[in-house]
Amino acid sequence: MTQLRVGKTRLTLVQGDITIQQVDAIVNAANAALRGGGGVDGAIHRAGGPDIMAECRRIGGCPTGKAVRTTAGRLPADHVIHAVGPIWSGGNAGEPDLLASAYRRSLEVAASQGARTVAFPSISTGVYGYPKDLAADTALDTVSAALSRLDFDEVRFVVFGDDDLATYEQAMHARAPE
Ligand code: AR6
Repeated sequence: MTQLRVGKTRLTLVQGDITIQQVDAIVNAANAALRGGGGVDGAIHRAGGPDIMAECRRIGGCPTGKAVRTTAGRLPADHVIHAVGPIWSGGNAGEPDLLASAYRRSLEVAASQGARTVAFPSISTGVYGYPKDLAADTALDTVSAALSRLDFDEVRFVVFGDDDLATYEQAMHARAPE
């Protein structure tokens, strides 16, 4: 299962590098200081060039659960939406709400820029340690719910590892109509 339809929007799943996606906006799994780092954040800044970090410095930071927009520099996308997911610390510190909020705010910011297509990485599931299956459920449910009031042609989930692909395939299958 690599595609689901929610209203008029396609939810799609691809395995690969988010920096090469041909979409209007890509989402970064950033930190609250917007100072770059490893994982998908490092890949986006490396591929997109210094203009993205220059804008992050001007913005100064972004609280957990929120998202901010910068240019996408040299990337094929028009916008990078820097979303800050929670650091997993057992699940009783508001992590599910904060992760849902990071997805929701990213879509709101993307919509405010007129983006029709958005690509997400699996926020918080790398360095931040969020369990992959729980994160996939939250991502799919939050995005699906937001699509009742926000209009996109495609929301693409870009997963890196084989295990992430299997997790998302299962989560999408569970949400497919009979
Ligand atoms: N394209 C798509 N997904 C990727 C890519 C890529 N190029 N590279 C990694 N992933 P992480 P987090 C996957 O650690 O857990 C940074 O240092 C990766 O396999 O990038 O939210 C930031 O600055 C994993 O499934 O983000 C923050 O300090 C997913 O992206 C911190 O890490 C997210 O892993 C954020 O941690």
